[in-house]
Amino acid sequence: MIRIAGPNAVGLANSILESPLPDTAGVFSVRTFPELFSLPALAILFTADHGPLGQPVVELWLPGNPELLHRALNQMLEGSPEYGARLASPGEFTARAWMLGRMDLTQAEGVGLLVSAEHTAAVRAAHRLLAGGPGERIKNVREQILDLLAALEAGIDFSDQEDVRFLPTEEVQSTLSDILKALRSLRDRGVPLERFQGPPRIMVVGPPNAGKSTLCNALLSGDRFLTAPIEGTTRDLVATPWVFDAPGGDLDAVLVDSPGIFDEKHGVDLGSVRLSEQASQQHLEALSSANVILSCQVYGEKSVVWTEDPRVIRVHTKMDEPDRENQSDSHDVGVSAHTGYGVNQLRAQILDKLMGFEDQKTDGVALRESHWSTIDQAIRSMREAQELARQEICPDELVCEALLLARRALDEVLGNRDPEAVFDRVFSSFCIGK
Ligand SMILES: Nc1nc2c(ncn2[C@@H]2O[C@H](COP(=O)(O)OP(=O)(O)OP(=O)(O)O)[C@@H](O)[C@H]2O)c(=O)[nH]1
Ligand SMILES: [Mg+2]
Repeated sequence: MIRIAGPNAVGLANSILESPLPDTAGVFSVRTFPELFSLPALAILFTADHGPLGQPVVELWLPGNPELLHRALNQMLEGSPEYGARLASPGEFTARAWMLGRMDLTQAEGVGLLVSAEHTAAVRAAHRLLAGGPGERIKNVREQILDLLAALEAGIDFSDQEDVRFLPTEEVQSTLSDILKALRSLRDRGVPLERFQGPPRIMVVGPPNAGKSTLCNALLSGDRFLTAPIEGTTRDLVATPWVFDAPGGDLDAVLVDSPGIFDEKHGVDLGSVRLSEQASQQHLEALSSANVILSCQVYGEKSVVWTEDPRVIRVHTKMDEPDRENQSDSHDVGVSAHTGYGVNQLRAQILDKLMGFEDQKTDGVALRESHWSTIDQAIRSMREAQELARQEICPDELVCEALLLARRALDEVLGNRDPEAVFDRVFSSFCIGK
């Protein structure tokens, strides 16, 4: 399919068609390359007021032959210089729709996620974004903040003339708590968008020497990962493809082995290994985007603080002698990479978690991790505004200042600030034609 957009889109399409397209929007059966083969094709025409770009858009659906597509493109780009056509840049169509306000940034992210989706969970997450709910909610909160700001600022401007407050304190308080409630409920359903990008990832974490790499080899029934009795054998994240025999057919996943380090959030032991700042940043990002986490600890040792993260499977490693009595807790799996004990059971649990992720029908909202941190900032600023507004003697200027910070944070998530950064971050990863 070749998508043509711009004031001359119809003329340009006509340049390779047997007879010109009509002036109305619609789907038309056409013939292409009259001088050569008169091949049948479909043309979908969006007039300026129908399409998402505020300009005519023509989609030409040609037979799927690369040679033909090149010929059509060349003819339009070079054969008709009067139209001044050029190739679109990656994500340009979506970016234009966003700049025209026909789509918010979260919907644009939905387009990107849908295009690159590799599994059903990603498609669902993309659909939720495309439907526009999350962006609408953020916009509504932003509006509420603006209204409150306007009311408070009016009170400040006229405070020296009349001894009146424009908004009763109770109303300020209740609006502030409504806004906070809306932001918190959005945050509670938040998942990092990164978790839906690419194939599902299973990450193995744990203290140095816990037997992580040996376990990875056992899980893959291979010898992919380097293992040794010395601590710190694995120095970087090592990812390798892992295909599961899942109920709906093969499920392509990735197994990620990691160096043993201390990580408070996911409960990994204080190891002797310290990573460089860059490496630990990568480690944290990998953890945040992992779909299943195998948190390993040598059986009988108490070095790990387990967390309640639903992605985590707790694995007791080096259980060379089966200990069935202590295995009553279904959250834990005991394995021995050496004898093979428990490895099949662990594989089954991983598949269960992966399928659970695939089947997720929750109303979770996927936004980039960085956007969630920005929403966290907005929540902090709103809490501060609430605290300040509670104090009798606090001037409204300070409350406004906190509200402004919250508004700025939401503007960042909506892409209202720094459009260049948005281009770099969001649209550069799209493919041409989207
Ligand atoms: N007895 C026994 N030893 C094991 C088992 N799994 C691993 N080991 C041994 O434990 C040592 C460490 O194994 P690794 O797999 O390299 O451990 P790791 O957690 O990857 O270590 P780092 O990469 O240094 O963080 C090696 O000597 C392994 O042979 C097991 O199931 N039973
Ligand atoms: Mg290792």
